Amino acid sequence: MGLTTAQKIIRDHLVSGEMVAGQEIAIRIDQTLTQDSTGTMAYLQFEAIGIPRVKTEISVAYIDHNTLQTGFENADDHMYIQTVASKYGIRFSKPGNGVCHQVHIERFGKPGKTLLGSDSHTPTCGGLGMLAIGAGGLDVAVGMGGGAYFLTMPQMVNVHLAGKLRPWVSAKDIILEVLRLMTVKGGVGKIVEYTGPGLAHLTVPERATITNMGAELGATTSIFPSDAMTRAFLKAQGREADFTELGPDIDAFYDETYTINLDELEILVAKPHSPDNVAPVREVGPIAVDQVAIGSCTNSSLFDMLKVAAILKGKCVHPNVSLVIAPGSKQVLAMLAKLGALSDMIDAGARILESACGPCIGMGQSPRTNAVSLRTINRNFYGRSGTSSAQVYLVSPEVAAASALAGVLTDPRDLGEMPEVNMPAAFDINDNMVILPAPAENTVEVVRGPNIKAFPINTKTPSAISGKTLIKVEDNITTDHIMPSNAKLLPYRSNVPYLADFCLVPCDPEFPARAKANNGGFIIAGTNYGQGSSREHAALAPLQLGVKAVLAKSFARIHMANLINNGILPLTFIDAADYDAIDLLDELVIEDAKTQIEGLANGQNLIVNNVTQEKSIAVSLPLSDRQVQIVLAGGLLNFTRQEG
Ligand code: MIC
Ligand code: SF4
Repeated sequence: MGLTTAQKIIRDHLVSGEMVAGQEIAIRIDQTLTQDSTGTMAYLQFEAIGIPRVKTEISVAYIDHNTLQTGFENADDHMYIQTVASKYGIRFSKPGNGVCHQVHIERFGKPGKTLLGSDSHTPTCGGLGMLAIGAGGLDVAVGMGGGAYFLTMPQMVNVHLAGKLRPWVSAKDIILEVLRLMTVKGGVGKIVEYTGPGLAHLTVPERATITNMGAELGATTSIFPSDAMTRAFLKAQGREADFTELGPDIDAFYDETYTINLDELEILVAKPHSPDNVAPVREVGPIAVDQVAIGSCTNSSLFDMLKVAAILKGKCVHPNVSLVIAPGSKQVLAMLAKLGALSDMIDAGARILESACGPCIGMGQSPRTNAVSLRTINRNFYGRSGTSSAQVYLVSPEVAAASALAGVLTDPRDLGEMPEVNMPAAFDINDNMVILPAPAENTVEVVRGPNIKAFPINTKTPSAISGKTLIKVEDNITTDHIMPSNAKLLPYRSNVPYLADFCLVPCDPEFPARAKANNGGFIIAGTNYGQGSSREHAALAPLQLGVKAVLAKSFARIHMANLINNGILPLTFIDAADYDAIDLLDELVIEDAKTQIEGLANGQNLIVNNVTQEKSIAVSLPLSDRQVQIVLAGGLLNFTRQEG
């Protein structure tokens, strides 16, 4: 049987395991990326592992999330990352150079290679035919040190694109349609591959919009083949030598197939508060809009920005709308300026932001109370904009620009003919905001400001794990609930003790105090617990508060790995009805913890005794032998050190 594109890359990088869906495999990592909000932790962990130099082909440390700098904290972290990067052989992308995924695809991504990034949207580079996976900082630290990346071999999903997009319908509508079809948990344990005649018309930046937002499916990653479009993009970036052709075999097997006829695709919007709450713009109707934010790693390429500028040219933003635009990278911003498109945006009344994550992660531009905000970003989770009463809708750049002019949610077809956008034949290359590392033998001093605090490290599994139920939450709890991120909290990503006081506060403001008063305990959750970000802080803050296990109906992939990596047990109810049989402050015990955890590797269930209700609850956790050792050691860091 033939192989899919992803299977070919996995085969070429396989270090251990068999390519059988559901089994643990390990792959070699060619490239890594970090960004600053997860990066400080990843580099502190890299230092703790104690390897003198990164062993990857390319590792890049980006600064793009924490660029508000309202106090010394962000700048302290930037300096720490810059010096640690220089010392250990990592390129450093300065603040202002752009959003990590946009810059990485422009300047570093390579078809056929593997990329591990401490950010859930790392699959963006799947648009180039890379196997690009998001992971927790500790996994990335191990990858930088030359260690393999362990994952469950995913199933393969084929999204067959037939036909050609009609005018005004765009790549964002394709991924919104995939989210409508598959939902935010439909991709867990799967890789989504795009095939079909529709690919011939999709450029790399358009493909990158789709693979980027594939993260919202919960998928391990998403990928396009590397073809003539890929070559054209790399050539325009002065990197044609990086091109290799790659695609699925004709008889490749996919576990699931969806077909989308691009000729019939509608212009779509994801309504609050979930990226899969999708409906046609025409159906939602002309709701009044307060804010429009264009940018983020999903939709901030030069192509997207030129389309927006062409729609705005010669017109004026509606008086009730604040339009903010963040071009994705320095390259995009500089070229917009050179081509005159930037002044078209400014003339129309747009507020231009620096090339960074900005509004996407609530770093500024929080909308007013009860506002309707249209955003070209990938997540509209509750409260993420920084204004909990805001209603955030996810749209394409075309819908965003048309609505900013009209003041109401607008189907851009109402504007008449789509303006023509001509892409320049070549991008302007100027990498002067990427600082190369010092040579191998160096005396670089790593600078640690007062914002950088020691992070919690778990201890070996005790003979019995016991504690109280500290909180009980519902389905689809995101990492934005578990460890909120906003302009006030992001500066403390290197200070876990401080952050712990905000853990799960959007669900229950009393949780941190209750956890402390009871010396830690258990979290009880519904399905898809931990969807969203790769932030390890969603495991580290509970660890700081003494959380020992999470009992849930199901977990999101990266969060589950982060819990295991920190020695916290992510246990799944065998019978979902057992969720109902646990109350707040019930006393739970896992007897004979070591033996029971070892049994998990043989497919045995684990028993949690609910002492208060006098009931035994069976839970599962499919662990490999290696993962058993990680959990027993109290996490991957202890395990890695122990292995030497
Ligand atoms: C996000 O989009 O939620 C983030 C902020 O980029 C996160 C990383 C983080 O929490 O620092 C992600 O997607 O992994
Ligand atoms: Fe940054 Fe938003 Fe992309 Fe996360 S999703 S990397 S916050 S732009």
